[in-house]
Amino acid sequence: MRSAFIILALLAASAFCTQNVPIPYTYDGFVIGDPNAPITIEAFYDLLCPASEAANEQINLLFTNATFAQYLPKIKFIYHIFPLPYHDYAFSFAQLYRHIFDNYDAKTTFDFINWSFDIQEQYWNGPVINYTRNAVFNKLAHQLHDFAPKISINETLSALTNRTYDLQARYSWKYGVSREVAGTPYFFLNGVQLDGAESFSSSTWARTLLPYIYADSKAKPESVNEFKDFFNSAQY
Ligand SMILES: *[C@@H]1O[C@H](CO)[C@@H](O)[C@H](O)[C@H]1NC(C)=O
Ligand SMILES: *[C@@H]1O[C@H](CO)[C@@H](O)[C@H](O)[C@H]1NC(C)=O
Ligand SMILES: *[C@@H]1O[C@H](CO)[C@@H](O)[C@H](O)[C@H]1NC(C)=O
Ligand SMILES: *[C@@H]1O[C@H](CO)[C@@H](O)[C@H](O)[C@H]1NC(C)=O
Ligand SMILES: CC(=O)N[C@H]1CO[C@H](CO)[C@@H](O)[C@@H]1O
Repeated sequence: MRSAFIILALLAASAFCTQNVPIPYTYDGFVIGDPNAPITIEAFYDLLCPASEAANEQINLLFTNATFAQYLPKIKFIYHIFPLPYHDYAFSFAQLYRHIFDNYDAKTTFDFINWSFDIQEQYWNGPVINYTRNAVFNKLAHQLHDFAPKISINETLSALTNRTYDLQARYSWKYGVSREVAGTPYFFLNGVQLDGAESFSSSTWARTLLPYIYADSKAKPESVNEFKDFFNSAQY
């Protein structure tokens, strides 16, 4: 009886110490656009997923559409990397992505995502089935160095086995699970899953977003950015 009580007490204590979905230091993901923009689009992509690649092509078309350009200041777009377990090297790409995200500028991170989509078919399960894991990592390290010479071969090889990036990539994946992402791509508009968006063309994206963009300019109250505008305190 007493030992049962101790075990229960220990379980209760560990429940306080562990957090199934670790809280990241800042909101998960890679943001493009104005961080204060009123409209938020979130994409959950697996870098080795052909449907993610196809959907992102449409997003690229939307963001390079000259007629739509006037609305871009209203939008921020967040990439979340969500590797699927049945794509053998998806997690390795997610881990390498995290290394790039942590150590390089936004343009390099953006280019890495785009490049991964461009070369993904070489790393699908079938094409690399007869390669060892080390051989696949070597191929990836050389290929990335050819694309971005500032990223050395050794650096990629060590990033692919570095515990820090491994954990960060897991935390992003766990975050996706906490949003009930069950495949890729998944899109969220202002925090709510956008049904069907995985197969939107760029013009469907434009048509879908415009009512939200127009509504914002009427509905949103003036924002006040400083805490001191609300709280009187000696520290100000
Ligand atoms: C893998 O090896 C098997 C057995 O040698 C061969 O039949 C198959 O074609 C190879 N697959 C690829 C993608 O190279
Ligand atoms: C890369 O690693 C190899 C083996 O560990 C080492 O011999 C080589 O000097 C390293 N190259 C660079 C540029 O760091
Ligand atoms: C892994 O990456 C972290 C963060 O960049 C770095 O501090 C650490 O030294 C790396 N570990 C190894 C074994 O290279
Ligand atoms: C480009 O943007 C305009 C304006 O929102 C939209 O009407 C049009 O469908 C878009 N075209 C494509 C190909 O995205
Ligand atoms: C796969 C993919 O999205 N590729 C794009 C990478 O960027 C170039 C230039 O911006 C586009 O033309 C590709 O479609």
